[in-house]
Amino acid sequence: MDFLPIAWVCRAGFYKSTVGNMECSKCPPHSFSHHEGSLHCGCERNYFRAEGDPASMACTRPPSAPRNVISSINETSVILDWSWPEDSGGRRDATFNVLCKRCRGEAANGTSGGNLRCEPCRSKVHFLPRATGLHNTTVTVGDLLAHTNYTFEIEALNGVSSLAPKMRQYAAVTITTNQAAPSPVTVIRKEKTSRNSVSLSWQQPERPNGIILDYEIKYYEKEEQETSYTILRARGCNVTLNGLKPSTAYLLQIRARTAAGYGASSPSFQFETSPDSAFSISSESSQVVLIAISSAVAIILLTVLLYVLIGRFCCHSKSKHPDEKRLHFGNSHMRLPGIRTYVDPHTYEDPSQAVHEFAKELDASCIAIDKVVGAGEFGEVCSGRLKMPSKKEICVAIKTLKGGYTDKQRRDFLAEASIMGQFDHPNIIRLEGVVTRSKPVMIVTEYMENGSLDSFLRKHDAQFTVIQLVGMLRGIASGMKYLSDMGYVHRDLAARNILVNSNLVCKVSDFGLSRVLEDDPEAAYTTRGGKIPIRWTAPEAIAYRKFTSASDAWSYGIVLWEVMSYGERPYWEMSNQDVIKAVEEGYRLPPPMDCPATLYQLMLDCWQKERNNRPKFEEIVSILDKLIRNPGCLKITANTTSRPANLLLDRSSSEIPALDTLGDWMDGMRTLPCKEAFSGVSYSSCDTLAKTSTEDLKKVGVTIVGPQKNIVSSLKALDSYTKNGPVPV
Ligand code: L87
Repeated sequence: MDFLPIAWVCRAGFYKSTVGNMECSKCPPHSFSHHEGSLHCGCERNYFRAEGDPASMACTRPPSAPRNVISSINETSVILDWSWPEDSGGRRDATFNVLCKRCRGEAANGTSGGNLRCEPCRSKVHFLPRATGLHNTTVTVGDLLAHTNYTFEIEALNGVSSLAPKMRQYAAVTITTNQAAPSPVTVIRKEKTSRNSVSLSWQQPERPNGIILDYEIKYYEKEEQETSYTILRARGCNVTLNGLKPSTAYLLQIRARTAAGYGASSPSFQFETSPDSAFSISSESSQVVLIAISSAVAIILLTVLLYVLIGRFCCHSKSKHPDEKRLHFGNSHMRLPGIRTYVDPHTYEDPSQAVHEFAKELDASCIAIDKVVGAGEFGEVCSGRLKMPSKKEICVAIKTLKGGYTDKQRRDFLAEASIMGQFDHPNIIRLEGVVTRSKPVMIVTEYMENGSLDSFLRKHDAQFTVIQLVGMLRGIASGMKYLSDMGYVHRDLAARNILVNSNLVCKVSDFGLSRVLEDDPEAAYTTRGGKIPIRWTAPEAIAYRKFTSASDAWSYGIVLWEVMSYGERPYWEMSNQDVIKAVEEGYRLPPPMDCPATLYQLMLDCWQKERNNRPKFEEIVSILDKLIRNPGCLKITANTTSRPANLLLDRSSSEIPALDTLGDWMDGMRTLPCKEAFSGVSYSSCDTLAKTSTEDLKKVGVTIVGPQKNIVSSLKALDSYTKNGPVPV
């Protein structure tokens, strides 16, 4: 027995905390007593006794490090999870502290810090439930910065850790946060209010998580409860809302956008517009105002009623005219069997139904507007980006309908989308969708990097090869063939309505029904009241509105001329009246400088007075294809020394044979080898023709290249023509 009954003194390895006739106790684990009569046992090296630990308790040590740390990142927050330390140090009071460090250097998600330079995290970083004294093995860390490396050190502590600072052990995990949207705007201020407008400013979100590209401001009348709202975008932190109703409460929300997308919306901010002064004056005068307003409303209603009645009557009488009735449908007998026919959206009783049949409704939040690239009659044209869920972001063009529009304007605006949505062809601009459920109403199309063909060519005067130009023309003709097969008559085919992408692919654009009347600055009123782009329009369409695919072919000839002259204005500064008169009398535009004879012939063919003699788009495509495959046919230019430069050509003049078909003209020019190009025979002899001497060609009335782009002399010639009548050429 270890018991010493006589001395009452404990031997080594035993202790007795109080002096007296008591038993000695064995030193608890990890403690010892070297001397006899110890009142307590000391702890072994690296073992400790915390304050409050009873003498009978074993000495303990700090725990080992936590194990198996797992991080799961969600944008700018992370959940950390770990296992209990393998060695608790002999205690049961373990807690955990999480230390956050922001690190720069190599980013590697893992359990070691790697080659990183770190600093303590900002105080804004948020821990749930807290950062220190955690009793459980998990914590959520929020409000981190996006795209940032962090290292978390998770330390296990117990009651003796403070006694052994050098023995502390921790596990580390390094993470990189993801791209995150900005935090919400929280501070909005009203700067100025009037009856119809309000100016607001706000503070940048606390955590932008990137560079703020813009803010989206959504507002609506409080009464309407978000059934109809307006969306604006602002680059800075302020905006003025116009066109508001007086004395009306509005609710507004703002959200910021970065490359990561939109952040959450701000809480609703309420403001009221000032009262309408007309109603805040004395009741007597307000009565007068009321009477005045009601009479004005009555007059307007009456006018609208009259207008509708007259409109009905006109339409009714119009529809009796078979030509007029088919205006937009082209020659039905020309349409190819098996090809879907275009449906006029106006045949729908409810045109908004048509738009949703043919166009996809886009959520405005998927669209980011970058800049204004043009202006239309209805509003601006912008470039931007469209990001559909689980689709790649694409560049888009956006037509907007500016505020204050009538129901009819909205219908006409969206009719274009209903029409475009029916087409699917590489040379027709592709509709991505429409925004009709929020304001502004938008039409979204693919983006064409080089903009309109006319300005594009002007910018790159003489910079393309003829083959490149013919390639563009081929695309336009192919798009037009598709439209005519669909039974759609464009009516406003012009280089300004062709768009060019980064690969020089040309696409026909600008659809719609009232567009010819309203959207084209070139359109002029005819004597019959129609609004028509005179210089591009076939005589029968000007004279009696006979718009068909054949009149589109005339316009195509004008586009051909525009392209070959790098965006020159057809008939230069001649007045519309003079153009109509000259064309009616048989005059035609002269060949543009350096224009291949074959292409000029194609123009003249498109400008045949008899519309049935004009080439069909299918034929135009096939002619251009042959020219591309046999570039020798493009080497002879149409300029002749025997004619004054740039004067309108009188095609009835005896010096040029009366040309009714392309073949006749070729015969007239005695350029037989290329004639074959147009009759479908292979014509390898074109290159031979190209090698024919200049002298030989002069004999047949053809010169190769002659600088003669002299608008002044042509204007003089035209001037003298309009004063003195046709000049023999
Ligand atoms: O550079 C441009 N790229 N511009 C100037 C555009 C584009 C384009 O993709 N202008 C338009 N683009 N519009 C409107 C005028 C067309 C002659 C369109 C695309 C367009 C839209 C947005 C809707 C319906 C029809 C055309």
